[in-house]
Amino acid sequence: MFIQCIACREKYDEDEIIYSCRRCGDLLEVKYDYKVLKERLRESDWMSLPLSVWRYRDLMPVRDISEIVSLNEGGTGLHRCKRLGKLLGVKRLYVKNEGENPTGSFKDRGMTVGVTKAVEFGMKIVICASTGNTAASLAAYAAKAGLQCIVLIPSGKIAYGKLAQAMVYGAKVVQVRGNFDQALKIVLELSEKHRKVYLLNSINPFRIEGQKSLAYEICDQLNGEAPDKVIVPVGNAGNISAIWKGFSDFYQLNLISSLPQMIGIQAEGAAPIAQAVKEGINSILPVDRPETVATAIRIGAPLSWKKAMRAIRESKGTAETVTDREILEAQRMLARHEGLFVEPASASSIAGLRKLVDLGTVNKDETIVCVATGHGLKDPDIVMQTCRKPIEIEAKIGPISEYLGLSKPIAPTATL
Ligand code: AN7
Repeated sequence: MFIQCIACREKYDEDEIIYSCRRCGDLLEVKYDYKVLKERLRESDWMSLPLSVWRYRDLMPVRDISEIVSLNEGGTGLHRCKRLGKLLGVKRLYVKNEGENPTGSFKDRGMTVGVTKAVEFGMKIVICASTGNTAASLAAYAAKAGLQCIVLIPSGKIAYGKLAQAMVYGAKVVQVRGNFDQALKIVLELSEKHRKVYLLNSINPFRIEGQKSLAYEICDQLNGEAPDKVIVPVGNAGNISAIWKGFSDFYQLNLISSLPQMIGIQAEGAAPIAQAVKEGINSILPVDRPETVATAIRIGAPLSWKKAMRAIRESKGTAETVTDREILEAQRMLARHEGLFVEPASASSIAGLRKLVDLGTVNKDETIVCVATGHGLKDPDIVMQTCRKPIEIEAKIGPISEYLGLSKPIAPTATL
């Protein structure tokens, strides 16, 4: 195992604490010898372990499995969504519900590995910039490991559930007068300057290693097959890159026989990657003032855009934008028809699917997996703003029955 620059291919030792290439400044990734991995898997009992990030420990970059920092992450449901699928015109629709993770988002997959590395490296402080979920997750894992945690959040709206999590887990939270991209720049500088401060944004190549388990799980949940298309909300673009890496690993290891197309979805007001893909250009134009109701993906200059564009290109996938209105409609549809309550950013994958079916990019016979990245309770405010408040009625059965339409016998076809 070693670390390599995605652009100039410069190699670094796995024990180096490094976040970007010293030669050219580009992104880094962890590389393995697949022959070694195959051998490891052959001798391993991994298939008898429960579905979780650590079922795939043979494919994770940690030294000592007995020293991992874990809150039991991964093993999330891959829900067959028949009712929603029918409404959208897709026969086999699945939602990978990452809200089932310990702190309610997919970030936990990355943090269990990232914080394990922090401990391995003897770091005392972990840091990140975050639109909320990264902060909540890092704060929890830091608490579990007994490390100090610092998080920088952007000014303006941040989902309260996430902020509450970061605070109760004991992180030092700073709200920066600026957007996410500015906050990220500061934590990058702080981690370069202070060598005991370990950076755990998705530029950290080890974090992505944990997140690739999302793809492994999908393959195992589909009994050793990859879906046709995987639709992923994109903010900083770490997750779509990680998921593609996971599918690529499984393909190289002969654990699946085909690869899915990766489709990235961005909110219209924060969509530099989708714009570039749609225009067929090879670089992004950052958005200065990103704006969307999906605050988790309100990011104008995605750090991992190159990895994401590579994933989309290699998988012959695509990217699309959705409006705030489409996002909120999708959130409600998923809740009402499938019993899955996800946060707005997560619902963008469903909104994207709806749009792609209309455009003919997705056809009805394909197996589709939408990744729902975070739990709906992270941001209940947004739902309360759009739903009618409950009315108050005196504590008597008569008026309550009257209001509910239950005062007359219910006809067989009546529905509430
Ligand atoms: C629910 O917490 O960037 O494309 O700082 O919370 O890997 O950035 C959150 C991102 C999608 C986008 N869905 O993932 C943060 C942060 C949810 C998220 C994304 C985020 P990336």
